[in-house]
Amino acid sequence: MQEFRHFINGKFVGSASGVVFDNRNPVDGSLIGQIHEAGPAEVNAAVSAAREALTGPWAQLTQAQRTLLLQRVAARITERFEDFLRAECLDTGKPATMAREVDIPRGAANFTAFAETLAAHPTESFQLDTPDGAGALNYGLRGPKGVIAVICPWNLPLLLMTFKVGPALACGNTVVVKPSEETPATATLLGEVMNECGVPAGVYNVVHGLGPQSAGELLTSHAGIDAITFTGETRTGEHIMRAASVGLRNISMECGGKNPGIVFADCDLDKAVEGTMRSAFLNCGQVCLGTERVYVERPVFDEFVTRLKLGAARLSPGAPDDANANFGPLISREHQAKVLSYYRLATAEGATVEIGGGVPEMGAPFDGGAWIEPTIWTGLADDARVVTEEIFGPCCHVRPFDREDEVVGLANDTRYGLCAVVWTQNVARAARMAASLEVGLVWINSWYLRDLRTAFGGAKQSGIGREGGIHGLEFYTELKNVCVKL
Ligand code: NAD
Ligand code: 6OD
Repeated sequence: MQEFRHFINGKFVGSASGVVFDNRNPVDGSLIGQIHEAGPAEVNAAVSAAREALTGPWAQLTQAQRTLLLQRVAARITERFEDFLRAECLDTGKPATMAREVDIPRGAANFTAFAETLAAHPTESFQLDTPDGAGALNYGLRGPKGVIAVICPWNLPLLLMTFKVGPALACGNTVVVKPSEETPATATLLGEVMNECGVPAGVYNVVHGLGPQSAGELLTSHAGIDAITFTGETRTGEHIMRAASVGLRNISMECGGKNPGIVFADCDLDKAVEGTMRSAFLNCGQVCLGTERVYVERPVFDEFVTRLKLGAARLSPGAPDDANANFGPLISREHQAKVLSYYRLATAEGATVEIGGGVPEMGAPFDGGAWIEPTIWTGLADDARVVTEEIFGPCCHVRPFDREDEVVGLANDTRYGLCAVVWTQNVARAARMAASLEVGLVWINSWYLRDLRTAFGGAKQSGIGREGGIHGLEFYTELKNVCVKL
């Protein structure tokens, strides 16, 4: 049985209180190990270590040296690829093929891409004329913001954590990470990698625990934290924002979504079906960018629903190491209960269940797992809760539309604004749609394809701010304006 300890000041430590909680495998409910729950002592120690590291050897590194060190971290993740893969799959139950193609490579790339992009980014500089003719030089100087709290979700644990830790460290900050209580493993393993690569003690710290009245809240309300970057539910984001208001700490938030997929009759239908399959069902629907509302232009509606159902029927559930499986369980039995409550609600709200709607018969040894059927509904009203609330499961509602302006209205009729996907071969229409949709990311004839140098983030209640590439600079650095009279 594994024991997940905190990583503080370069060392793995247990909780002084001795309080631990269980980490279970979502595939069969078996016990993976026990997670130490951080209390004030561990959170204080982690924040102090991170504060001290801000002025230690880490601060002496040049940007180029920091970049080299982070490239080494990326290389070491790649060398220990199988360790990360095992750890991520055990925690999440996701198919190893997905973790192999997406989670672990991105976990490494997040260190190289941001360090290299940020190192290459120039600071602004202007020459000023002055009455004496000598002039002045006015330029921007960026420095680290300080100690960053990184609060992470469970759906893409390594990928989403390193999406924050990579740029935070590239900018010279130190971090205290609070991984999700469901997925402690890869953040812990990264502590080993940091030591192996010679990252100074205190630069990367991890405290485990729950959110409210536990490690998450202790960390986000800690006065020694300079800024908080968060990925998770919008409601949790509201709590964290309140905590951040004390001391006017900066925040960056990537939150929930109820993302629309829009299929025009002029699209390549094969690609639209295949793309919607991925955007609705990848990672068992537990991707914030997932499509839970699909709008299909009426002439191709029936054909689209038929083909999407065929695709969903072909999904094959199984354990991560099952080479034939392409569909894992949900993260936990608690999340399964939540998703199933929406499945029941859909029926109560008058949905036609096109496929799914329940729990698959997996048989032993998977009976205790958090399995769920991929589910497609039609026939719901636009204000049904299933159509308006984020479910975060492998399900979508498909509805016909007749006009472009109508579908723009439907797509934007939500408090969320993370992303939208548009399937059309008409370039002018694609451009109009991209301009009209109230979201942070628009995919045209694709999904989850993104150069890491571009901006990532949501509009409305899907988030605050943008990260990715140089867009994280505003959050991860303090910009000083310097004017030198020559
Ligand atoms: P969550 O909000 O329940 O938890 C996220 C993290 O916040 C966890 O580490 C949790 O322990 C911590 N937390 C909870 N309450 C806290 C509090 N009061 N103070 C401090 N920390 C607290 O989210 P989740 O269930 O882990 O993840 C699923 C959600 O995340 C979905 O809503 C999904 O859309 C969203 N998400 C968004 C993005 C994005 O990029 N926009 C990416 C992934 C997931
Ligand atoms: O790919 C990324 O950088 C990113 N932030 C993805 C978010 C996925 C949400 O579940």
